[in-house]
Amino acid sequence: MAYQSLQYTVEEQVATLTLNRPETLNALTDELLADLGEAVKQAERDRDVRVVILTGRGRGFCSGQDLKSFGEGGRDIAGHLDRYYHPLIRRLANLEKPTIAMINGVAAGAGMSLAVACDIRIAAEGARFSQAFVRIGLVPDSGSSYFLPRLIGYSRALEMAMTGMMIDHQTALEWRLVNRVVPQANLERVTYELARELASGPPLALGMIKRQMAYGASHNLNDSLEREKDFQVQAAQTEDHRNAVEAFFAKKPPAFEGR
Ligand code: T3D
Repeated sequence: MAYQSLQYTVEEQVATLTLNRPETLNALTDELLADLGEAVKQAERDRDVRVVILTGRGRGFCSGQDLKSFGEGGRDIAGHLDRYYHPLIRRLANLEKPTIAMINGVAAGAGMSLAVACDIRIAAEGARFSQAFVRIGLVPDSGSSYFLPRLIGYSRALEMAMTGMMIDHQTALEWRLVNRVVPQANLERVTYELARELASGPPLALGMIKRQMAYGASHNLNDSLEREKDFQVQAAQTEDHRNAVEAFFAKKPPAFEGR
């Protein structure tokens, strides 16, 4: 698949999707959104891909919707969200493979929405975050109103959304918006170490863990216990589980095949 505004690479079962419009801090055009949608689909279909990393080229992670598009009169925003953003965010969130946002720089507006829709966020020192929507008279979209309060709490999410305030990497870590902050020079190493660790894990169980946690975050205890039971029954029937128990007694590391 040839992409115009995105680089797609796969190495050691880790797909890296790099937004590639550095001159605009990777602002999202229709072309880039279409590329990103296709790339997530490709990573989803490719059985060799076990982990997906989303990052940006240059000094920005993603500056959100390309503001040039707002100059074009008569925009169908509902149609645009339905066509590009919503399928993309759903696909990322529902992808049964771990996703990591490798946040190399500023993440603003829908760029921040992309980061929070990923499972894990590793940020470089110097990364910044803004719910920039309000600064141009808009409201959060692309999943920010869903993911952000769950990550940092209602009050902080509301403050970010209402002010568009820019928070730095330290605040992002303190607020648990990101899992880790590392020096820029270590960003790739740390991210790929984690990605390889996840890629060597049991793919079917990892997919279920992702669904299970998402379910648990918005259901009550009884429903969550039932859901855990369903998933545990499925996990216990996998070859990966049987082999891992054998490997444990043989004092060998488990090799997970995704079966
Ligand atoms: O219909 C729909 O799709 C609705 C969906 C809406 C979703 C949204 O995402 S709305 C929010 C859109 N994003 C923004 O409002 C953020 C705009 N950008 C900024 O506020 C700042 O650029 C940043 C805070 C992100 C970074 O600031 P700074 O000082 O580090 O960089 P800069 O100088 O402002 O930007 C560098 C270049 O990127 C600059 O171009 P130039 O002057 O060097 O030619 C700037 O114009 C360009 N750029 C940055 N963000 C965007 C952009 N160009 C187009 N669209 C952008 N979003």
